[in-house]
Amino acid sequence: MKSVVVGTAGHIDHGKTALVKALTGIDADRLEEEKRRGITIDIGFAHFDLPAPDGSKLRIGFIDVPGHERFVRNMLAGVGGIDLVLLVIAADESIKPQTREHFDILQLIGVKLGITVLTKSDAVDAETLDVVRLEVEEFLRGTFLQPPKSPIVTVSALTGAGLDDLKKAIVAAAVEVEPRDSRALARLPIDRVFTMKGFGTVVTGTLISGTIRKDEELEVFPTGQKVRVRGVQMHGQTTDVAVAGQRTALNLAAASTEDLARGMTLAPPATLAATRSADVQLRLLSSAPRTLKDRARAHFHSNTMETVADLRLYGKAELSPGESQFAQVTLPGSALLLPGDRFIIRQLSPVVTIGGGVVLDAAPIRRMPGHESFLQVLTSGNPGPILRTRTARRGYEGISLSRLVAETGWRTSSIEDQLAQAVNEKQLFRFGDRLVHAPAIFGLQQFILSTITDFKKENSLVGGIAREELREQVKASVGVFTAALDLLVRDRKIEVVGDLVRLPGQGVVMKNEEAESEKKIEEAFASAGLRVPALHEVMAGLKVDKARAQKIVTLLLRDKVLVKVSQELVFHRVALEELRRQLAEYKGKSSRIDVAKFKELTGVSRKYAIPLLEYLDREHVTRRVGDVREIL
Ligand SMILES: Nc1nc2c(ncn2[C@@H]2O[C@H](COP(=O)(O)OP(=O)(O)OP(=O)(O)O)[C@@H](O)[C@H]2O)c(=O)[nH]1
Ligand SMILES: [Mg+2]
Repeated sequence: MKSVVVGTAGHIDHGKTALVKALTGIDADRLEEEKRRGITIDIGFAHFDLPAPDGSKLRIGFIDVPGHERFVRNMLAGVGGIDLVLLVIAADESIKPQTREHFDILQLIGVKLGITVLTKSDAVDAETLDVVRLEVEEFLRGTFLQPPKSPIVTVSALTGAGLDDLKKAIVAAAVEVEPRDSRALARLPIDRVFTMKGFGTVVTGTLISGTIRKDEELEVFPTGQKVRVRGVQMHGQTTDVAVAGQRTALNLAAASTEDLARGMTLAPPATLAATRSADVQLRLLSSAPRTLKDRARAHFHSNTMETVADLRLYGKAELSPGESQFAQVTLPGSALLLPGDRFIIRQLSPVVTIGGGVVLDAAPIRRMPGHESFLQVLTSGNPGPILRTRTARRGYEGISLSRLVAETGWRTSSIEDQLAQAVNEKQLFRFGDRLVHAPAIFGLQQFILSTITDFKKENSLVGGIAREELREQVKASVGVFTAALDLLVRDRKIEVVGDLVRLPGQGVVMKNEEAESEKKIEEAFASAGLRVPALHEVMAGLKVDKARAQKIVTLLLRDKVLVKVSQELVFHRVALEELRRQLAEYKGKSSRIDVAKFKELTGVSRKYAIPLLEYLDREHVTRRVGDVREIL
């Protein structure tokens, strides 16, 4: 069964409530004060079923709104969820101020379907009716209610004349209503909160997207409270699930009426985020009494919520009546807004509707070059480009899927479907839960290359920058950084050796075997002290060939890890340092030393002692005086 929500609209006393009662038998004026004063104060509800042309049933839910100018804010709380409108104009009064204001609001919030109803036909003669009809046709020209696309139906709630035609027109329009997105995350803007005997706390609203099931947990926005759905009702009947587009009543556990209010929204827990600012497209009505200045304040209404907001115009000092502009709204407290949400702004004083528009981005980040074109893409409503541009604006930091869900209100699965192609075509990179726009990765690669180059300039003797240090300098997450490095390695723009990253050919390239051999040589000499092995013997015991072994030794000598004392003898740096220390200590006893004493001190044979003493002479540690050395 298709459910459609029909809203009334129009000036006070033009017969909206009487019309709803004539159609459904239900009096939508539920408040005692309404009955007493004979006017509608707050939104009221009614429903009936009509047979659709295909034989199925159409469930028509009505939201009846007040026409009084003082209650436009209540009208705004109801109008957000409607699929089609009955614009009610009394034949004996024709177009009046709230006919215009309600109609402006309907256009600003993007209502696409409706029927114009001339009521109280019994109260006027045929000529008057013709005149009013002409006036109304003129009024509707160029709008979504222009006939014949949208009919004007003449009725009398008193006599019942024209009601059957109206029902037919409602069916025809209801068939045109596009189903709301039940695949998007559920959102129920609350329009009423009350206690029901035997049930406890009940909230009602029009489910604008998704589905809500019995026993589900929901989050209250913006308070963050978690509540459980104890029961779901539609038009007084219990069901298991409410689907987008239906008037919905929820019986909530873990919530009292004080915790909840009109303007709050119910949505799945921990998926969306309330916001205090949003980038919007704002339009000032041509009928607005004056220009709207940058940084003006105004009443802000969206869904069932209302507050006072600051308006920042992007790149303009003021907006003239009839003009549109990108702008940012800032709210005094947070609220749940999502892209696509419509809003209305009303002047602070006197309070009249002056404009409205659509939320483009409820998670704005600092303004950057290209901000306008970013917003332009958002106005398209096209999911693929929207997801790409939302990813692109995050640079190489990228964006997580869960953030994309929060920013769009779309389910993870439908976002993944949309992104699959872009990932396939390498417009986006995906690292686990994170998406990065491909051009941002290329930007990161350039940053990495320049960082490596700068590092090399400052550290010419080091074989490369440590991987983690490089990552910290470019401030990239592990996945994104690894991907950028891999691409650079693949393109031979960089080399990664062990822990070091460098430009190709910079630093010393050591393969595994060579590194191992280098270690072996160093260890052989370090452990030998002064009684060193023959170099050719150490080299013979390596895995690498003689030429490569020779190269490694040359490098060790160059880096002064090993020191060549004679043609045959090589010592480790540490052993020679120890020798110098011993001599310095010996000097405390005697400033002279001969070969025999030197052999005794160091424990080496003559074969080593002579070349070592000659080396020490060369190093100006000792000086030969006849057969002895003077320690310097
Ligand atoms: N003669 C005649 N009177 C009507 C008709 N429809 C409504 N009325 C009368 O007009 C008055 C206002 O009707 P309502 O239905 O309360 O008007 P409304 O548009 O709901 O008014 P608000 O909700 O306060 O904006 C009532 O006294 C109705 O009896 C009609 O078709 N013919
Ligand atoms: Mg009424």
